[in-house]
Amino acid sequence: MDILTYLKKEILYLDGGMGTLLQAQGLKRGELPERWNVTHGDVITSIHKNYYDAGSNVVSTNTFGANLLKYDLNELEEIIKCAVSNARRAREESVSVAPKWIALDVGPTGKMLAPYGDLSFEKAVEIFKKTVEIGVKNGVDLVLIETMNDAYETKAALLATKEVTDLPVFVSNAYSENGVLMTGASPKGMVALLEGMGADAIGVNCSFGPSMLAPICREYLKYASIPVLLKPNAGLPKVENGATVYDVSPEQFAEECKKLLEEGVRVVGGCCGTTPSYVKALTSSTKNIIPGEILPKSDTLISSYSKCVEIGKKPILIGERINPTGKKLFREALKNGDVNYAINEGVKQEEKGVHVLDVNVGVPGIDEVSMLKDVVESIQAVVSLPLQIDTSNPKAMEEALRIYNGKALVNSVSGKEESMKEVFPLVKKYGGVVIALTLDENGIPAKAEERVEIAKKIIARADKYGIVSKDIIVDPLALTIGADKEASMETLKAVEMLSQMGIKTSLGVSNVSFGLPSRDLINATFFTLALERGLSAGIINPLSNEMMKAYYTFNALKGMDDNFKDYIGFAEEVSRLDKATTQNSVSDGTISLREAIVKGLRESALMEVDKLLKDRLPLEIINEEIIPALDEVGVAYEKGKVYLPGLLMSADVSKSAFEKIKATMPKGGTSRGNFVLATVKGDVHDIGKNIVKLLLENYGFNVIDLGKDVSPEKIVQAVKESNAPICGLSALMTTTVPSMEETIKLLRKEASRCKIVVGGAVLTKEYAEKIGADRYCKDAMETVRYAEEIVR
Ligand code: THG
Repeated sequence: MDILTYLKKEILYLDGGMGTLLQAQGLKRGELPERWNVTHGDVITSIHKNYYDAGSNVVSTNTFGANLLKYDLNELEEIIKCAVSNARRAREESVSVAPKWIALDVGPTGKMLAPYGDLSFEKAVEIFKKTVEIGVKNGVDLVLIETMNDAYETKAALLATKEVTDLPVFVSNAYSENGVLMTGASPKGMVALLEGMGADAIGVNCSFGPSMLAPICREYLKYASIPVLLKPNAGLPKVENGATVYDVSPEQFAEECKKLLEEGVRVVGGCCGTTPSYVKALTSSTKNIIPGEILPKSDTLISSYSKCVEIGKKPILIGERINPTGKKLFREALKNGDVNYAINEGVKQEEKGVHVLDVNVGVPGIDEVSMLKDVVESIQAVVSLPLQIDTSNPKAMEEALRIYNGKALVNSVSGKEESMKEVFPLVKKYGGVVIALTLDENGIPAKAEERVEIAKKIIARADKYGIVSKDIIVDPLALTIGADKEASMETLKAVEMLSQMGIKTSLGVSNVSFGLPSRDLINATFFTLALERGLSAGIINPLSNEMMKAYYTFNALKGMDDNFKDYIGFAEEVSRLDKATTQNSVSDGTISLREAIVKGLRESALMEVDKLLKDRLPLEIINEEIIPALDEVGVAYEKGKVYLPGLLMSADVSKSAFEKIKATMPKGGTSRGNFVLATVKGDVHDIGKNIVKLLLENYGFNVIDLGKDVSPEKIVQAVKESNAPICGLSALMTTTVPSMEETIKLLRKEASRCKIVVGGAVLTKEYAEKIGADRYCKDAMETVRYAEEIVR
């Protein structure tokens, strides 16, 4: 039977862990588990068979790390071919009568994507494509993308899969303890992104045990209109007598999963530490659950890498300023290929509190396709807001939507046949909420009723492309009253009619006032009138106090501002600015080095360094500007206000600033101390270690990076030679923790003065203590703090 048809009525059982079982069968640390498909086919087959026999409907091939970064093409082909054939043999040999399918398992690449890491988005897409292509060729039934902890990489994997095959694809993310992905996306944001791109089931795996995953899982259930997947670990890992054990028993695991199945989860299995007995317990304790229907949800969601914005509840603000209309300087910048103007406008508008940034770079005579892509890439590296891709060029729209890190607002489609034909397939493929302009081949109708008719036509047509009506915002077009005094009232009437029909609306508010003096006075009142008629989103200039006043006072008066929090924040800002003006101390528009680093603005930071170097000492700049800036970001990160990408961006900018300053100094005078860093023997993962390195360097430490898979002897030697007061050890896998312990023992013996800090996904504070480390640090920031403590 077709798996998606089956899923409509039934609960689908996945398998459990693979890693622990392979270790039990003799997989050595450091050995690549995917190779066992070829060398130990019988072992893999029997694990799959045990899962099928325990009641799994789907087993996942042993291909988690099977990609071109780890294997060459020949070996990759052989590994995946054997992996699928092992699963197929297990299916044939299993005694279970349940329907059985084989999923191609696709895990993360282990690298950070650009701009935070060095793997480009398109390169990641290519890598995933190859794996999926080979899997599909060998006859898998579906693709399971799992354990992804970054939204951008998840998008790359899903896009790659969709471009290779029409087979069903399930996507599962791994969350950190703070309930978001490593790079900041919330469950709600991931639902928006993945459902928008057409995943067939979405959910969460790994991370922790089922009870700790429950709140995340419930967010999925709340927002997803497609089946939700749950694949937890058997609790948290502990090491007892050198072996990794998990703290949730099969019965407890089944009980905790059962609750979530009763609440609507439809695809269930286990991750690290789970075995066939967990699946057995799960299938037997839940076989009597009769799954309910999966209901469509009506939330209109857009997202960035770390923010999810809901449209249609409280009105939202879309910043209009990244748009060359009437802006000579921006046009010049675009002609020169300079993206900094746009970045600065983005940052300014974000500070003013808009929820979304419109991005339009349409200037005659430039290559809009490459420019829009560049600008979107640069802005999303610095600004955390969702973007509205604003272009009438379909090619430019496609390129921008492709590399956009989230579910975008798309501006726009119209009722013209050609526009719908070009735009809808893009929205369908990349996901997005699309703004529908109420105009067609005959132009913009004068009457509100006629505009509503066009809106209905667009919504009906979108449906034919598989785009649901909640993902369409109708823009009934604000026109210039200077040209037609009736213009504003017809538009407002259309907003009212659409709102009453439950259709979400937007307006380019500033259009209304072209040609009149003091435009924001008119704009603000027009905006208020539209808001009162139910406007969902205003494309506005947030640098205008009049506009922001209209917005905040409206929300306050309509009871949409709890405790008047937003209004009071705005009022305070206004009085602060008033004071600044009367004291005649308005800034010259430039920002301080500290601010530039906090915001991740390289260009501005380097300009400020030049200025500062004229009358301040290099060390002074480092200590009084750069370090405090990094501390500010560091604190924000620790409080969960900034996510890893923001932290890395600031670190990177400060590194550029640091280097520029260093070039003016005598050699060797700036380091705060040596720090030896390594991933321990048997472990080939260096993503976490590399982040730690980057951050330490930017805090002025001299990092001696020994790389990955480093022997205890080599680490000790480096510590002795450099006389480093501190050494950091990373181990991502449970299998390599013993080698960490071994390294610590040797360090204690040979270099007893060196402090040892450890980190890695499977480590805990308790465990770090147990193996004799001086300190466990949960992330890079904490490691920097510890290093500062040591060298103080
Ligand atoms: N609907 C939708 N999208 C839109 C519009 C709309 N996008 C474009 C536009 N209309 C909304 N954006 C703007 C941006 C700038 C101005 C007006 C609307 C504007 N600019 C000043 C000028 O041209 O003189 C310059 C401002 C400055 O220098 O800061 O007025 O209706 N979906």
